[in-house]
Amino acid sequence: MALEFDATILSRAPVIPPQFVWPADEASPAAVGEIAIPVIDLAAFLSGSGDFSGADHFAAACERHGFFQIVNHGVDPALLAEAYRSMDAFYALPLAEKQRAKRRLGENHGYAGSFTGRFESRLPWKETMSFNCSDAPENASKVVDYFVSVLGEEYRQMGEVWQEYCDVMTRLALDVTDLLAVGLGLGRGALRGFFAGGDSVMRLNNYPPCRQPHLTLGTGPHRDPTSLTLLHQDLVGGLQVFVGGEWRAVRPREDAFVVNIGDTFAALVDGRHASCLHRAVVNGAAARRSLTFFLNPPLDRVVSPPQGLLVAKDGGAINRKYPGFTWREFLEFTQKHYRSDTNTMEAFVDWIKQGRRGAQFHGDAGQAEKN
Ligand SMILES: *[C@@H]1O[C@H](CO)[C@@H](O)[C@H](O)[C@H]1NC(C)=O
Ligand SMILES: *[C@@H]1O[C@H](CO)[C@@H](O)[C@H](O)[C@H]1NC(C)=O
Ligand SMILES: O=C(O)CCC(=O)C(=O)O
Repeated sequence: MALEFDATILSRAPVIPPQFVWPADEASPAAVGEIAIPVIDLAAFLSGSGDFSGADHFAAACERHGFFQIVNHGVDPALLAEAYRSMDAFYALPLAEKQRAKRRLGENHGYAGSFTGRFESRLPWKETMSFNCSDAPENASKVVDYFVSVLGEEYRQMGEVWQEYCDVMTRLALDVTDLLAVGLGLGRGALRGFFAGGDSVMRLNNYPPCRQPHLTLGTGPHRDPTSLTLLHQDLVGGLQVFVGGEWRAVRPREDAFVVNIGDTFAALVDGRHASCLHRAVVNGAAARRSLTFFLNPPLDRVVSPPQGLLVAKDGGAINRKYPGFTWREFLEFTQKHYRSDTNTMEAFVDWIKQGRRGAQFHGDAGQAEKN
C-alpha cells in the first residue's frame, strides 16, 4: 500500500519512515550561515520612473545565483494575511477531504501528500496544493472554478481568495519581468509579450514539524523548471540557496517576496542569468508554510531569446546557448522523463540533441515535487 503523508500522524513520529530519509550528504546539517541577498525596493520603479534602488547588486545577483528579494511591491498585506488564513484552513482539513483534490500521476495540479505515488525514496517532508492560473480574459475565474469543481461549492470563497492572489501575483511577476528587462539593457516591457496569456501555477507548501528534521528535507535541491518564481515564506524560515559551493539560509521577511529565476527564464535570456539552486529544510518544533507562484508562458510559445540579447558588443551575432523549445515540451520532459534536480535543463538539452527520444526516467535523482 502506498505510504500516506498524514501530517498529524507523521509530525509526532519519533522515527520517520525510511522513504523520507535523505542521504547524509544531501540532508540538512544543523546550521548554515545566512546569505545577504539583494533587496530591491520597487516603489519608484512601479510608479513608472524606471529607477530602482539596489541596481548594482541586482545585476550581480541575477548572474551569480538568480535570487533576489523585492519590497514595496504593492501587494496588500491584508491579502497576504488572507492567503495564509486560507492555506491554514485548507491544510487543517482531514486528509480524506484534502484528497478529494488529489493530484494524479502526470498532472501538475491538485493536492499531493509528499508525492508518495510517484517516487519511493528521498520524499520531501511536505504536502502541497497546486493549481493553474491564467491571465487570459476568458479564464478570469479559472481558480475559483477549479476549487468548486474539485472540492465543491462550499469552497468557492477559498477559491476566490486564491483567484485574487494569483491575479495579483501575475501582475507583480510581469512587473518583475520589466525590472529584469531593464537590468539586461532591453526596453521596459521587452519580455512581457512572451508571457501574455500564460499558463502559470500557484502552489501552497505546508511543512509539518518533524522529530528528525536533519534526516530529511522539505523540498529537495532543485532549480525551478518554470520561468520566474515569486515566493513568500512565513517567519519560521527554512529556504536555502546554494551559492559559492555552500548552502545558505534566506532569512524570512514578512514584507518581501523572494524572486528566483528558473530554467526557462535562464534560457529565455540566453543564460545571462542563473537558474537558482535552492531547497527548503524542516524543523523540529514549528510547521512552516510558503506560497510559490510560478510564472510561465503559454504552453506552446517557443522559448527563444529576444534579438537584443543575441548581438555582441562589437555588433556581431552571438551563438545561442540553448536550442529553441516550447514550455510544453520542457514541462512534459520533467513530468515523464526526468525527476527535476540540479541538472534538469542540461539533461533536457541533451535529450533534444539526441532527437527527443529514448530518455529514461531518472526516478532516483533529485527531488520529487516539481510538476
Ligand atoms: C493546468 O495546466 C497544465 C499545463 O500547464 C495542463 O496540462 C492541465 O491540463 C491544466 N489543468 C487544469 C485543471 O486546468
Ligand atoms: C483557458 O482555459 C481552458 C481550460 O483550462 C484552456 O483550454 C484554454 O487554453 C485557456 N485559455 C488560455 C488562453 O489560457
Ligand atoms: O518552501 C520554500 O521555501 C521553497 C519551495 C520551493 O522551492 C518550491 O515549491 O519549489
